[in-house]
Amino acid sequence: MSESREGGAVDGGASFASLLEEERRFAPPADLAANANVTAEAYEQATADRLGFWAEQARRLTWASEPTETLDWSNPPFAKWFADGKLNVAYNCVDRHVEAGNGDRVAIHFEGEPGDRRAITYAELKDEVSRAANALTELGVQSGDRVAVYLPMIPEAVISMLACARIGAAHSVVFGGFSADAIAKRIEDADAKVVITSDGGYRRGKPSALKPAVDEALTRVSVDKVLVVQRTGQDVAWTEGRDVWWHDVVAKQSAEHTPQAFDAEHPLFILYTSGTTGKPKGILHTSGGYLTQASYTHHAVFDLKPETDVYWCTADIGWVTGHSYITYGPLSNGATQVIYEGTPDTPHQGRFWEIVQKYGVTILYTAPTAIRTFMKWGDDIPAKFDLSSLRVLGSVGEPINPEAWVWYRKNIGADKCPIVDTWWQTETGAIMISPLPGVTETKPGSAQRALPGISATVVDDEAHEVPNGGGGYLVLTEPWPSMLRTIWGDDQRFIDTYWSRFEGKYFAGDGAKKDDDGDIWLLGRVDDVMLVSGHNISTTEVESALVSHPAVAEAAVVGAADETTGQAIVAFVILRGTANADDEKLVADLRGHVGSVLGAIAKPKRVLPVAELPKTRSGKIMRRLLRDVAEKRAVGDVTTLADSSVMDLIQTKLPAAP
Ligand code: 6R9
Repeated sequence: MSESREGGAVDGGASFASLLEEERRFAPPADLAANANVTAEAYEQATADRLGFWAEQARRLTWASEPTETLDWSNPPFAKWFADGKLNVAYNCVDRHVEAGNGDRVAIHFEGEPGDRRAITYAELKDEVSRAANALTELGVQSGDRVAVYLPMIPEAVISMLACARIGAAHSVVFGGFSADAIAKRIEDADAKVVITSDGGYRRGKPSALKPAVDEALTRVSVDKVLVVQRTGQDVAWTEGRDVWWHDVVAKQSAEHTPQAFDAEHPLFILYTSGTTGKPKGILHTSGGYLTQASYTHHAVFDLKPETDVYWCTADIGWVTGHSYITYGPLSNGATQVIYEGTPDTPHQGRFWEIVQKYGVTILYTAPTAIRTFMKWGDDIPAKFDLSSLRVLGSVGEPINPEAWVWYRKNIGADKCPIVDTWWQTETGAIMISPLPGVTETKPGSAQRALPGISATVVDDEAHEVPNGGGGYLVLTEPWPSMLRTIWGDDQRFIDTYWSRFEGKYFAGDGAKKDDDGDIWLLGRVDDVMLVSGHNISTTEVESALVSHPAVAEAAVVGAADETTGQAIVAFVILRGTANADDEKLVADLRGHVGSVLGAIAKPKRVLPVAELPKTRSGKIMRRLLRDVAEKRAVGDVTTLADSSVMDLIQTKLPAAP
């Protein structure tokens, strides 16, 4: 979630210069292509009949009442998909797999940070979700209500989401670790009736408390009940009459619960994204269309074979990636997946690879920020583990630098696994632009092509589609099943934010270019684009040029006000293991390197080695804060930072300006 990224209005400006050239190409492995879930034919089929294509994908789901309508776009931008259909989302994610004879299949291999393990089969998951649904009903939650979820990465997070879905209550998951203030705002905006939380969770080798933040939030807003999972056993404050333990209330319930069918457009969840100003936007997703696209994209993009694959998405459940590619996509497809509670460096920097080896993970979905961190830690760490089970690798959250992409393929994917670089947003609900692992010849750093049934392009300031080789703004030109339906309680803001910049098109807020083949390259948020001597320069391209230098592990660039050039490029870099941050020659080399890769115009004016970069909980770099530093302003709102001490670290390490 954005709590995960910044977003907002754009002022326009000239189209992007396309600076980066990337010539490397990787064909899909022959055996994967021969057995792929989805082939090139899907593009043709969807182009010939887009709505027919989605109607067919909706049949992946089990409907209590089959839809006869596909899309109602009579009142744009308010879409209705499969509106006369009825279904229960939790039934689709759990019960139907048990009914099909797969109750003994493991749904979740849970690995706690301290090393505790728990395998939950689909039959067990059905019982757990049913008990939790009965418990929520007993606590007074009804269809149409909202429930806030503030949990660590433990199975109860998924169980809680499914229990809400099962009774028709919308969940609003708040990142574990967000402040009391953030929780209070979200409870208030959605008018949540119940909060599900835990005493704490394990992070970096110790218990980290969660309930105190909920308690503090509830001094400002009120809910009827707080349902508390015991995870760490740490002491908690208790409000009698309001707080109840999960092990008291849920455990005693019957494992029988009859799922009721809800309209396809019944609200499924609200997930908040921050935006640069004002109050967070509650992105509303509904049931039938959302689940159709989450399910189809998970099947198509990851080539999931539920009988044999072991899938692992490393996202947090508080990010949309956790919603669509831990809970709804994989479980609707009957996948066996790994859920890991903790951080990648606890108790050692090989923890992820140890998990891949231990569970025989075949499909891994993670973020560029993690990949760059692994690069920084060194090739020797993954090399110690057996990663030969892997067959598909995914990336999400930010543009992936070509060098990080190539590192991922080589060091994690044995130089054979296809990488799917998946572009999408909280608002899009599911993957929109991505290679298909059995079809696409991949290009490091490009998400490449809209999925079958999705219409995306790049336009200039005047909303004209740019030719191949051109750059501008990414737009979505046709409605899609998992699109956000509105901003909770604020239809006008929904229209203004996404549908007003370009008439009749969805404005994603990302810069993009098309290469000579028409493939799409994402260039970062348009608010971050730099304007240097009249040229729009993408942060992504300059960062990728820096990361292609052997001394650099990670880079963040911003445009800082400059008297002569309008804006000047300031680069913050994290160096790889042995490089020395005080080496003036290295700094000069890095400037020269960017100049030679991208041209003189893109040469940073200043390069500042730092130990850390400010990131959101989903790993996105918060360039806005770096801009404050570069322009020597007081640093702005840091409430969505994963680690708020990072900004102090950057400022104290900062050399005096020249
Ligand atoms: C899923 C998610 C959405 C924003 C999006 C864009 C960036 C995500 C990307 C990517 C380039 C990719 N983004 N995936 N940029 N390539 N593969 O991240 O949702 O947290 O709402 O953020 O993330 O800027 O607009 P969300």
